[in-house]
Amino acid sequence: MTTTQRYNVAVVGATGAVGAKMLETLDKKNFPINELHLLSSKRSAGKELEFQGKTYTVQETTPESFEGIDIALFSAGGSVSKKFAPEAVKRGAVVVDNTSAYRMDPEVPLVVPEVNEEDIKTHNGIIANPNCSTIQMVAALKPIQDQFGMSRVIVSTYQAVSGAGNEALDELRTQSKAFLEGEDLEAELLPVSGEKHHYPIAFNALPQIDVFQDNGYTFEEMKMINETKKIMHDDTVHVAATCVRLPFFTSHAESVYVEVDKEGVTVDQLKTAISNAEGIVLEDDPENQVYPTPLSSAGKCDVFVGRIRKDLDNQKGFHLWVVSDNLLKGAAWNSVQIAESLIKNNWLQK
Ligand code: NAP
Ligand code: 3JM
Repeated sequence: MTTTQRYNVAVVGATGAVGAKMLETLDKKNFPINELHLLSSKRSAGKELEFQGKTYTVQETTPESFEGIDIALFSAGGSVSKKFAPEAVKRGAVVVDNTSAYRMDPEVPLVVPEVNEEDIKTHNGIIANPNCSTIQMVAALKPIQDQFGMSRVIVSTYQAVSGAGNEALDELRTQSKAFLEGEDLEAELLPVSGEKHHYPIAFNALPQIDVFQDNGYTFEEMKMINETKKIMHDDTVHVAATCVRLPFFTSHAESVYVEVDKEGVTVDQLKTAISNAEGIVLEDDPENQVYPTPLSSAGKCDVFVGRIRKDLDNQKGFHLWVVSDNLLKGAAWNSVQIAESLIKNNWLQK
């Protein structure tokens, strides 16, 4: 982005899978940084990371880390955000939080800039970045909601292992090698660290992301359901989700069924609405086998949509295939976009 003023930025969780993409995105988007502070836990304190040709030493996160910081990008887990985001705000920073800690707090805007950028201006120091699976889905649904209305959404996800962090990526690598060499697979982390049972992810599919809730849905599924209603400002839309982890590294894919309000909507109308939307790329040409895949979308900031077709029984029902890089639009890029919007619109002051 181009602006004359420059800002002191802290990245909390800089050594993580999301943190690495945060640095890559700040660089690629030419974010106006004055000072950059890279923060982690005690474990990685002292580690050196490169940014724009300069070496930075990672520091342990403490309340004092946020003295003089203008913008703090948090992605170090919910408990870290709960502990340190208020400390950052107390010291005058605006926090963009990538965890589920504050997403459903009525005082905290939950934002995908293509959908509800204006909500940012109501912030009291914290803006929440939605769950990765929610972000790409609501970005694709927004033009449909705007032009045709929307009453029901049913989604099944096909989620990459990078969404579970660096250790989960290591587990996939180790298990894949063991499987191909005919050895036994050891599962210690997935589906959820700290759970009673662990299952191999290599050459498998795990229908559990995050912990189960009393209603039989997982927390990841409930994040998609509740966050969609909040971001799209629609408490009445019916949403159901099934979230599944698959053994690839990057990008989440989703099969989304949506029922519109308007009668007589055609596939071509839906395609036009989606292809005109900002941040969305239509890749939909079945005759030539054109559709997005996790590999084709990895490393890109957009949300890709294909396989748009009408339900065969419900005239108001449509099926879509939505794919996006979970660490970029699903995490780092959406956060940096929120930070850019704070600057561009002069919304940094509470
Ligand atoms: P990761 O690869 O495991 O990295 C975790 C990061 O958090 C590391 O930098 C780690 O530092 C830091 N950390 C851990 N405990 C800390 C503490 N007590 N104080 C300060 N820093 C601490 O995980 P990840 O995939 O990057 O995800 C990090 C978080 O981002 C997740 O827990 C989640 O809340 C959020 N996330 C959000 C989305 C989204 O959908 N928007 C997607 C993925 C993740 P060390 O190197 O010192 O361990
Ligand atoms: C993605 O608090 C934690 O242990 C982090 C769990 C987590 C989350 C979360 O709930 O913040 C891991 C991966 C997310 C997310 O974005 O919802």
